[in-house]
Amino acid sequence: MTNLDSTLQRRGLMLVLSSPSGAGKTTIANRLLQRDDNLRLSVSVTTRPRRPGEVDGKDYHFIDTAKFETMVAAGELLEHALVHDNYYGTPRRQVAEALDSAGDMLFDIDWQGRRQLAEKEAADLVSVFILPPSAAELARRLKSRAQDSAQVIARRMAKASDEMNQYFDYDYVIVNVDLEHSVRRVHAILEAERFKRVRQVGVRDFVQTLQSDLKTLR
Ligand SMILES: Nc1nc2c(ncn2[C@@H]2O[C@H](COP(=O)(O)OP(=O)(O)OP(=O)(O)O)[C@@H](O)[C@H]2O)c(=O)[nH]1
Ligand SMILES: [Mg+2]
Repeated sequence: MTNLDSTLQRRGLMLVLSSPSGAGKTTIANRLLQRDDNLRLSVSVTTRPRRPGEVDGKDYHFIDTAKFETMVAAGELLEHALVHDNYYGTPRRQVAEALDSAGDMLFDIDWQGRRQLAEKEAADLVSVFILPPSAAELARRLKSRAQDSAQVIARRMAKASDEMNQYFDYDYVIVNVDLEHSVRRVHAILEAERFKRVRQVGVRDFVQTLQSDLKTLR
């Protein structure tokens, strides 16, 4: 929907969405991808089993631990982490390709992933932390995920409280009271960040062209 036929050449950015488990980050991420043509999801690799409804290659690349370890050893992952007993990682290649072609990348990754990206790619990084509106709502969302076992849900609730501390390292914080509002807010952040002067690498040439064209008109 967004028209990004900008006159200025621009470098792509990396938009990281993180949250405690169950705050609604993945839903926001998917809505955002529908809304914005120039935003692509960084599809992670994971050793977690595929859930019903998930598509291999679209939601995640589902791989086994041996393959994951091979990718880590070969340096194919930009970042990787152990989250809730499973391994997750961001393949390096798709990210580099997108940024060079002015495409923006969306990362649904945890705080450990953001930290590693910040160490390597700070200038391209924009990070948003999503919080649930209340403890009761967070508990309700985690329980309504019938796909997970009761044991898994209990563990995630215990962890959510710890994970909330990580908000401090993020650029933006959004309390997800209303899904549509939250999507709009993240999108507003994305749009504004695209116009940062440092990202618009073509601005210098553009101004010079304007100036020389003006001379011919004088
Ligand atoms: N560091 C890192 N974290 C990832 C990556 N991919 C996914 N994650 C995170 O791993 C956590 C678990 O994700 P999933 O297994 O899809 O489970 P989920 O039900 O979506 O869990 P929550 O989003 O935490 O509620 C989430 O916090 C994801 O953001 C990755 O490549 N790297
Ligand atoms: Mg999720």
